[in-house]
Amino acid sequence: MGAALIPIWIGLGSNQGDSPAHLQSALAGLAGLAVGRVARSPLYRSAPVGPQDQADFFNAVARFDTVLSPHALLDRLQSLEQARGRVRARRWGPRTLDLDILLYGMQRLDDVRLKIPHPELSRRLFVLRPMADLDPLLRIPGHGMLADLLTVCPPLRLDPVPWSGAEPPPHI
Ligand code: A4P
Ligand code: MG
Repeated sequence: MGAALIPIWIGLGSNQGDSPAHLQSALAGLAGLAVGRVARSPLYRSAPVGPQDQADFFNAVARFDTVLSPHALLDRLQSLEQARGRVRARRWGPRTLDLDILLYGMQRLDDVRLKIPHPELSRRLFVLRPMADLDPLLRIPGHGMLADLLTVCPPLRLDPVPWSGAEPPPHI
């Protein structure tokens, strides 16, 4: 019997450098962690949440199946962030690439390294909107239906933008 396949949701964000290129590269990296294909949401441009003295963000989400444990997955995501030149300066500050584990199947986790579902998920339109684009009927463990979260989420400037003329990475 093979290892169990866990459906994963990852939040992608960038507001430094060529953000769409960082996100495209991250999607190609995620394909290396996936069993089967990686589904990507539409791309959005969003007003920064947190410190306002920084550029707009580009945000998207990706969904795929993996056999990696939550902590092994986090290690691999942090390597992908490093590969795009991520420097950790201040919390919620500018970044070339941020990869957050939004959901790990229906599991809930809370330890020093990992909190799943991502603790800010229910308050972030730049996460909920693209998740709903991929699966409007999704249920979030501990929070209820995604569609209901969307109706009470604080408003945020969020505009769809093309994934540019860039070719989608392989496997997408
Ligand atoms: N960590 C705990 N749970 C998780 C999880 N579910 N996924 C820990 C990923 N990491 C998780 O993260 C700090 C530590 O969180 C990690 O080492 C891991 O052990 P970090 O990426 O180094 O730091 P950070 O991203 O600055 O902090 P944080 O709290 O993760 O920030 P967020 O929540 O990622 O928010 N506005 C817009 N419009 N769009 C954005 O994408 N992003 C942020 C960053 C702020 N404002 C934004 C956006
Ligand atoms: Mg983060």
